[in-house]
Amino acid sequence: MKKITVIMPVYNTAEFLQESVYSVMNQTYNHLELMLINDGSEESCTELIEQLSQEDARILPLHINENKGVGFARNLGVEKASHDYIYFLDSDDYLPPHTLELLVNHINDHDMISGSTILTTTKVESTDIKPEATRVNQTLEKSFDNISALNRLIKLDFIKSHQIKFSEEVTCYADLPFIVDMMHHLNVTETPMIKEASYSKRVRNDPISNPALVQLDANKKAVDFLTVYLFLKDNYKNSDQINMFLDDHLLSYYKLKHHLFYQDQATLPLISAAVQKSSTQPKQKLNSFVKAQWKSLKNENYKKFIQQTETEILLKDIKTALSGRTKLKTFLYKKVFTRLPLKEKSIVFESFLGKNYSDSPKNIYEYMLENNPDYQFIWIFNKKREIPGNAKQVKRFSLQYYYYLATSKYWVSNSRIPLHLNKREGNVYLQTWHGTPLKKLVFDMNEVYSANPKYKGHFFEQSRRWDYLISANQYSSDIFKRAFKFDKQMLEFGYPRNDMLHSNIKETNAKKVKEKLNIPADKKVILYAPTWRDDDFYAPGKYKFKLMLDLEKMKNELGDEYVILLRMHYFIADHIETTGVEDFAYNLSKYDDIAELYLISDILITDYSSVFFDYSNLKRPILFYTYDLEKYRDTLRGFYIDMEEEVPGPLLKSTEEIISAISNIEEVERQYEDKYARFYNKFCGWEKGHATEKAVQTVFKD
Ligand code: C2G
Repeated sequence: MKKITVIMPVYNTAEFLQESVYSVMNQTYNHLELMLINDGSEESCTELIEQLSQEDARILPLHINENKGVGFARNLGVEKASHDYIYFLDSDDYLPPHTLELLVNHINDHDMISGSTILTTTKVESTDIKPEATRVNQTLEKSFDNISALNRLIKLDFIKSHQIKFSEEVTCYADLPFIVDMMHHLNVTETPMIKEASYSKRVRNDPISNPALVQLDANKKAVDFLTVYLFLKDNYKNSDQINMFLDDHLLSYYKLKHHLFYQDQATLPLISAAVQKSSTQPKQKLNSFVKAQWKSLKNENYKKFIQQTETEILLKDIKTALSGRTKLKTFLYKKVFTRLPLKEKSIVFESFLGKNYSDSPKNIYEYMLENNPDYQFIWIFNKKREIPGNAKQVKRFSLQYYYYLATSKYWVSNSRIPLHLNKREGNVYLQTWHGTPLKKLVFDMNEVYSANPKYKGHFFEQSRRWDYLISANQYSSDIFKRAFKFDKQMLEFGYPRNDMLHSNIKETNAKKVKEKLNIPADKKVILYAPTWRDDDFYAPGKYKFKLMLDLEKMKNELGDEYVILLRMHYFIADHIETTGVEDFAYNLSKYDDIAELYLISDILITDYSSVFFDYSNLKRPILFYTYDLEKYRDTLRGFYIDMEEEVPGPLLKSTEEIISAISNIEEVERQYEDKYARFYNKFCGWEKGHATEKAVQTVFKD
């Protein structure tokens, strides 16, 4: 029985390693060994390699003291291997259980057989059913269309006898010399391929803290590609087949990436050298721009190349602009509005994506209305609304929206302003954020399989634009620095939105709100404000919510003394039904500012929403209706604090428990007195009612 050596270079992939290793150990073809080549990983990953190696005698660990790159690690693996076949697997990818069996069964006398690659963001799904193999023969060019050494079973003798090697000079494209050598020595016109022998290539979501090779900087990749290309062109002067293969790849690369060489003009001599080395007549069809730029590079006329690229980009932008209204507005933003003079005293405000007039942007606006009336104020809303003062209201994504964002010096927002609206020089962006975090944020979140794999990268770009970030407590500051990688000025005065909870006229204000909402003055108020669930949605930003509280039962038991306000998170699209309990339950999901609802509430019921951090400023009782705690904490998000230990109220699982806690609310308060005090000190210590004033004075200095 022939034996396979699986070669797996490992560099700081602790998060995925176990899954990858187990996928090899669980192969149905088990006559194999797995070489785990530790390419200078940090301690946690090194320890994991050792630990996994203890679990199965077929795992052979090999440590390289410093990071030498994937090419070096794989070459080392080949050098140490002594068995019949070699198979390369990356330490963040994994194999379905039958892959190696399918390949081994069909390799016969061939030197190499390939499988197919699937890109995946999902977890390994094991199956016992062996798929029927469909074998196809591919031309040599087609076999190496994908210039990667992955998912190919190769005879070790073949590699060793021809001394086929990966490049050790470059970080990316180390496979290309290996592939070209393979092609050259295979001496066949076709190679076999098994479609069902699949390889799961993971699409990773953190290109910032720990990028995969494909996520490295595009310019770095371009330099590596051209370096390898030039080296191979020199080595294979006499092979028409390899020359054609290389030139074809150069051209495909160039067609896709030539803007890179324009953006990073230091690379121009390298691309120019490559173009000069390529055959004069590219066999692929080229459009007139690419052809003309190619010629300029061939003549080393960089100035002309730059002009041609600029014209090409402009024409392309115009074409895109004419293809739709939003695209036209974006074009105007970039090419016209951001070139108009910047208005030094103009501020754009937005809260919760234009959905309401609320949160810290509202407090900052109202403070400035009084104290800084010489500014021009603009509010972004989805719908026109009644607000105090003289602010101009603009509809989100209208032409005016683009105009004012482009020409106002200041942006004040509590969430995100679209990434395609670039920040112009001179712009000052105050990010107020919208809550002390309980649920893990961005770079503290593990790979999220259901979320957009681009999320972390995009968030990173977004947050590079923030000049100031408001944090309500030391705990938040520590998290924001890490989870947002925020390194500019943190404003540490408390939340502007919570100032009103410390106002000495809060009782009078509460009375006014209660009257406005027609809530009987003699009734006490319960506020139910839960958060959203990541896995339960109709579409992005449109989440489902099933009310788990039995309102009828609550009304029967508590209705004489209380009313309940139902306040859904702004992501929730579902309507909450109150028919039959209208005089007890008020649906205030659309009410602008939740802080006003805090003011009139005697008790808060929430779950994993940051609302409890804010509400605790009032030192009033909080109940946690956490019917899905385990799922929310363990599979959806992960929390920063241990809810069972730290939160200032009981975790309850049913309407009955809620009713009982409310009926005995004084007893609950007594029980949680100490915990509440500790909680208050940790999370509300900075809140003194002056956060707005201090933030304004710091940001709007002039
Ligand atoms: N909110 C609200 N009504 C709710 C829930 C939340 O008005 N039923 C508002 C509150 O101002 C709250 C904010 O939206 O502080 C954020 O809501 P969370 O439930 O905490 O959830 P999320 O939007 O995911 O933000 O650091 C904070 C986190 O990022 C949480």
